[in-house]
Amino acid sequence: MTTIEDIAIRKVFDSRGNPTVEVEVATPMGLGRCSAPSGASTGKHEVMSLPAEGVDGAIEFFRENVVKELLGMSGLDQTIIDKTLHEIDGTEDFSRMGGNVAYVTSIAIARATASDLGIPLSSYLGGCFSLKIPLPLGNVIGGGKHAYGGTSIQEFLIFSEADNIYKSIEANALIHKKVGEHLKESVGTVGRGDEGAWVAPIKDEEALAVLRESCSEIEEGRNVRTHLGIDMAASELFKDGRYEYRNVKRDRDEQIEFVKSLIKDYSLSYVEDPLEEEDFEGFAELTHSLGEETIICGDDLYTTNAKRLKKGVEAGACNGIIIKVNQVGTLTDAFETVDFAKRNGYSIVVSHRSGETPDDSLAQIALAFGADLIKCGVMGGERVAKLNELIRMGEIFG
Ligand code: 2PG
Ligand code: MG
Repeated sequence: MTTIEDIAIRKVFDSRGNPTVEVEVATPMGLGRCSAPSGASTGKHEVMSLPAEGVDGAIEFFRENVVKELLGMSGLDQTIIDKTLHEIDGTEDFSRMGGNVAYVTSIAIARATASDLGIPLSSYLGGCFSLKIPLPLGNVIGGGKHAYGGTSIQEFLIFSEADNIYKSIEANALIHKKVGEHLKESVGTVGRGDEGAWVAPIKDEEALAVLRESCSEIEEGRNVRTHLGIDMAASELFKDGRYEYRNVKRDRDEQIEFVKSLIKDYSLSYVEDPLEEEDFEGFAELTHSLGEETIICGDDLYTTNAKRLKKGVEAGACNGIIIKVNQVGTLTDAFETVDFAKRNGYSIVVSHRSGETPDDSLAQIALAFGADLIKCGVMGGERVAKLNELIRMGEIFG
């Protein structure tokens, strides 16, 4: 039962038009498929998404080394499957197989097994964790490495609490539209970045002001509570010991003060990567002073890696963590990190990458991990695929 009978890999495209890998798995009564996303502002401690030979090299390695090992295994043995992927690769950072190949294989096998058992992936992986529908967190204005000509801060985000998941998603979409209208009036020409967020030549504070105004307009007359957030992706701003914005450079202390002032002036509920990826103490200072009201979330700081998280917990660095399974490679690795984060009171934020595919596994994984938030954008087919899957799951568990 649930034996892996067939496993295939192919080259497909992501939302940037770049080639990526997709794996398809068949069990006697099940079929599972998963395609890989890719980051632009990647953390230094992520596994290698692909081997040096790129997508073609990854596919060759998979066909020669991985397929024969997995055929005949039970799909139910997820931890053994993930351990086998590590053993076949034989490196610390998946640099022979490619972390994205490990990721799609791990998830495609879980999907095939869940489909064989006739249950949603989230229930198969998460049991009773999966009964909570996470709130969608999406970026409305963007810049940094995700867009040319935009803000210095990478992402201006929102999440909305409403009666149900459909209404939360709808509020985010209405805010996105409203911000677009305001920007067109004030700036004239606006574009869209990698994740569908608006791109305009405005200052970071102006972005927060227009976002706050639009949120109040959408809240009016509706039973919705909106929250503002940012992903500073600060490692991308950090050069020669200083944080370089479009018109200003800030040293570490100035950066900490700047983050504190943004949190206070705009009542930010969520701040991701406010400092560069090695500054655990700086994160701790922010969490200590503002962590009561605000989620201080580590993305590049942790790269979904349990060892990095342990270091962060010891330092008191954060109260939230981004979970991107392809930063560590397999479901088992990510689960270990989620488990440790939960035991230490962290908010769990399961996240997309800036380059995505229409694969909707992310929604299932967010449920399986009992995430508080799912970060997956507001607009664009590859983002909406995940949001629509959440709506379907809301009908079952909401
Ligand atoms: C981030 C992500 C997703 P990337 O920094 O949080 O928004 O970007 O996938 O480029 O790392
Ligand atoms: Mg981030």
